[in-house]
Amino acid sequence: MNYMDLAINESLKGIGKVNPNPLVGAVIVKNNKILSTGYHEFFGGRHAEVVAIDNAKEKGYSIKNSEMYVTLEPCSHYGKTPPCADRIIKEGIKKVYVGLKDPNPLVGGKGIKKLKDAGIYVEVGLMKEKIKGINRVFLTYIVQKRPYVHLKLALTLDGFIANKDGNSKWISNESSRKIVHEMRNFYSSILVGAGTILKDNPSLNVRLTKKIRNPLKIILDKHGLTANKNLNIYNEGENIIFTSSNEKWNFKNTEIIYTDKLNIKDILKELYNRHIDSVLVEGGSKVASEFIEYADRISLFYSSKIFGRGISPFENLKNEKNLKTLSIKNIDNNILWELENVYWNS
Ligand code: AOF
Ligand code: ZN
Repeated sequence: MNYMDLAINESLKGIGKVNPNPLVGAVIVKNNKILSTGYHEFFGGRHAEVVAIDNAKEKGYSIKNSEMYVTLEPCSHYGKTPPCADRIIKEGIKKVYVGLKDPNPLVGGKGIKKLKDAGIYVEVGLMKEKIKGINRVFLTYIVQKRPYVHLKLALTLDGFIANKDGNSKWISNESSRKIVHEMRNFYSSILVGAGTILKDNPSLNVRLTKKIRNPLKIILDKHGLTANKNLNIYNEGENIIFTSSNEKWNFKNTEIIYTDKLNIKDILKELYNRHIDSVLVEGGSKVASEFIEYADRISLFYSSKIFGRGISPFENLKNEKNLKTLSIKNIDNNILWELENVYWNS
C-alpha cells in the first residue's frame, strides 16, 4: 500500500463522525519509515495533520525534515483550530504530498501557497479521484451549498418496490440490507415519506452492521398522519417532520417544521441551513419519483423475486430520465446497480 492509500484508509475512520466536515487522513514518513498516522476524528476536533504530528511526537520521533501525505490541502485559516499549514511549517516538515486542493473558500489554495512560500516542497493531486469520491458529501455541501442526495430502492426483478397491497417486506436479501445499513452510517440523515412509516413502521436505525451512530430521520408528512402514533421512529434517535398540517407532535426527539408546500428544493435548503450535509432517501414511490430529479447517486437493489403486479417506484415521475451507470455488482444473487444523475443544480 502506498502512503496516500494509507492516509485515505485513515480518513475513513472518521465516517459518520465528522459531518459536515471532510474525511481527512495524514501519514508522516521519514527515511521511508512510517512515523505516525492521524485522521480527523470528530467534528470540531483536531485536524488530521495535527493528529499525525502529535502522534509522532508522542512516540518520541523527531519530525524535522520528514514528509507528510495528507488527503486534503492543509488549512490556512483560524477555524475551530489554528491553521495546519502553520503547524507543518513550525515543525520543519520538508515535503507535503496533498491529495485534493480544498474547495472551501476559507482555504482554497491558500494553505498550499503558505507551505510553498515557506520553502516546503508541495505536490498536489495524488489519488485525487478516489479522494473526491470519498469526500463527495463534503464537496457537494461546500461547493454547491446543498446536501448530497443518495436515493436507494429495493426492487423486484420486474421493477416493483411493493406488491399491489403495498407490502415491501422483504424484497432484497440480508446482504443487500447490510449494505443499506452501511449507507446509513455514511450519511447524516435518512428521508422517507409518511406512507412508508405507516405501512412498514420502520426503525430507520443502524442494526445490521457495526453502528457508528444513528442518522437523523426526516419524514415528509404533509397531512400529519404520523402525529402521536405509536411508531418505531419515536423510540430512538432524532426526527424532523416536514408537514403542512396543524397536528401537534408531543415527542421530545421530534422537531416539526411547518411549511405550506413540501417543495423538495426548499426542504433541501432548510437541511443545508441546519448543516445537514447529506440525505439517504429510502423510498416510498412518491418520494422516489420526486427525489430522482435531485439525486446525485441512485442505488437500485434488484432481487430475484417477481411480483407481476405491484407499485412502481416512479409512478409519479414527471419527466423521463436517463441515468449513468457507475457500477453493477452481484450481492448474493441480488444485483446492486449504482447510477449517477446528471448535474441538477440550477
Ligand atoms: C477538518 N479536518 O482534518 C482538515 C480540515 O471548522 P474547522 O476549524 O474544523 O475547519 C474546517 C475546515 O478545515 C474544513 O471545511 C476544511 O476546509 C479544512 N480542513 N477540516 O475538519 C481536517 N484538514
Ligand atoms: Zn487544518
